[in-house]
Amino acid sequence: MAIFFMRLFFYFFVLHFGHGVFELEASHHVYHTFQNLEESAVSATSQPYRTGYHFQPPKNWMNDPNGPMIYKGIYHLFYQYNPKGAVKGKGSIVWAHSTSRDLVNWTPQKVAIYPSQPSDIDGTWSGSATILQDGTPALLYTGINPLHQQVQNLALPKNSSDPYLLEWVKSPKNAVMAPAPENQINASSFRDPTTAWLGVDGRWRVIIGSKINRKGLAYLYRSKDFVHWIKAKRPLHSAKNTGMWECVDFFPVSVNSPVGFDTSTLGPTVKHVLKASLDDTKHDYYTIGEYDHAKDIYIPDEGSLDGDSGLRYDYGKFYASKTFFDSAKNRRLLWAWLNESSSVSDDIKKGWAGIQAIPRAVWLDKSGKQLVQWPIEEIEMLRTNPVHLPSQDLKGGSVLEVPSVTAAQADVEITFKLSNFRKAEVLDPSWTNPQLLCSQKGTSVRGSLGPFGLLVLASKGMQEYTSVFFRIFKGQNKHVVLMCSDQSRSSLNPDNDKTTYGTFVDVDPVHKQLSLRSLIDRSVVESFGGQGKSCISARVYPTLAINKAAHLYAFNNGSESVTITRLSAWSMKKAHIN
Ligand code: DQQ
Repeated sequence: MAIFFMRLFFYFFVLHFGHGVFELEASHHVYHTFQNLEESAVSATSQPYRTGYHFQPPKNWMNDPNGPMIYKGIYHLFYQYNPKGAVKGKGSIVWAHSTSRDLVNWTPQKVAIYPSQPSDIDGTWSGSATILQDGTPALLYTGINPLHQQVQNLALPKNSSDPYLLEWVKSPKNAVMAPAPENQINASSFRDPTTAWLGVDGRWRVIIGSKINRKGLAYLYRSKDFVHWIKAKRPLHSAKNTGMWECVDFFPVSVNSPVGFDTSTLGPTVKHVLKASLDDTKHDYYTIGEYDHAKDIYIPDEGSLDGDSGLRYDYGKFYASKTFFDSAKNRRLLWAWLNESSSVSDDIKKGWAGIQAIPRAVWLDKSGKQLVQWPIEEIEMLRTNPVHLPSQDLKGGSVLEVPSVTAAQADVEITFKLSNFRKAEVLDPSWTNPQLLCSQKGTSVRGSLGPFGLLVLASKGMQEYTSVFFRIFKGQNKHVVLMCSDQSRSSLNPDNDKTTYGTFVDVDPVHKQLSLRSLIDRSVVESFGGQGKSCISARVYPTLAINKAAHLYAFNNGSESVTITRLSAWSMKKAHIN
């Protein structure tokens, strides 16, 4: 096994660098052409940026994950899909549908929900699935009516004994929730119903994102039969100056274990998480807090901040996410849309846009102050040709190639140990914005303890690379770990968004080793720092570092040595997706 040190690393960087009655749906004549999505699939081999194991349709535009659930042992993912092309076409957006037994390999099904009624004729937007008391799954989704108002609709399976849930029937009572003069809801900001939860009073609750001027909020509705919904006087929660809340999500987490809970679970070992996708900044932020079910309000814990300064699932490109409770494995799983960073004209050329992140298990950290996320264990079934490098020191200014992996499609885990903190750079108290700090102190800016980490999707001559790394600073009374994903050199194509992303990681590097895992898949790099405490996803489009010409390296561009205590990498097989 060849281990390749390049002491000229620095040189490279410097130089290159209860359901009522339901009507039968009209036949699917309008959208039947989308029923055999795979027939018109674009050839993946001629497309270096099509992913090998991330969920995406064969062609066209995809955005939000919708209504994820497990039903009779089958996982379902619906998603916002434009059957007409690779750009977002709001009026034509439908709920496409795929099913899976393992969350890794997916079979396309026919479009589940598409515009067909006055209450959704101008678009079938995002929503969620709820498993009702009798086991029937119900979908609540936003429809756009001919007045361009956002209203909420209900659909139920035509045949609930079908585990594949191929046919959906819309409620004749649609819209089941709508803006009206008496409720003063802003008709262009009222969308994306959550999975509902059942209160101790036997009534269902659901929240819907909205805004009043600059205040973001989650309207609460209650229902006895899932058909007739009454708006509560108070929203579940609101926050000043956060703008429109899209795709809100609200769910319980356990205070003492990583197990997931059904959405209706209450009790002394339960905290709640409220997530909102901020339309203004395209960030998914969340708070952790208490759900007062008697008052039907949610109060974030002290220190759990609302808005963009709060916690995010992911500090890169990751939006419109949604969780569901996987009752087969007692875990809560998180899906999210990873948009492109390429130009619209490049998207049209490649014929598709949008992928889903690898589903992540999500649970409350022991501190109770943040969530932890980890890629579903099932994804490891795609690992092949393991490469394990022995523990070794990585001197300042050196790189180490990870040999024998298909670096364009890989899973890599690396752990660092640091022993000498004396020379750690002092953290200036004004450096409160980690993303800014990462862009000012990128890969090529030498520090003392860092940058060290991984160079992924790198070309042999380092003309292109995406770099995921840590830097350690001396804070006022503890050491501070910064995690960055630097895309500035990811592609020679000038048309891509190459924003550098960053976040702080709540790990004490003096007492704990620092781990990083990256899932690399052709045009996506999903990175998990501190065993899932901080996540950053990036979309990148190398022109040289593609297919077999992609390389993977560990690097240290600090002046101090770091020890790699573990480096394991796997080539990833292609999943069967759609
Ligand atoms: N996308 C949907 C909306 C949602 C937005 C429309 C979030 O329902 O608010 O495709 O990406």
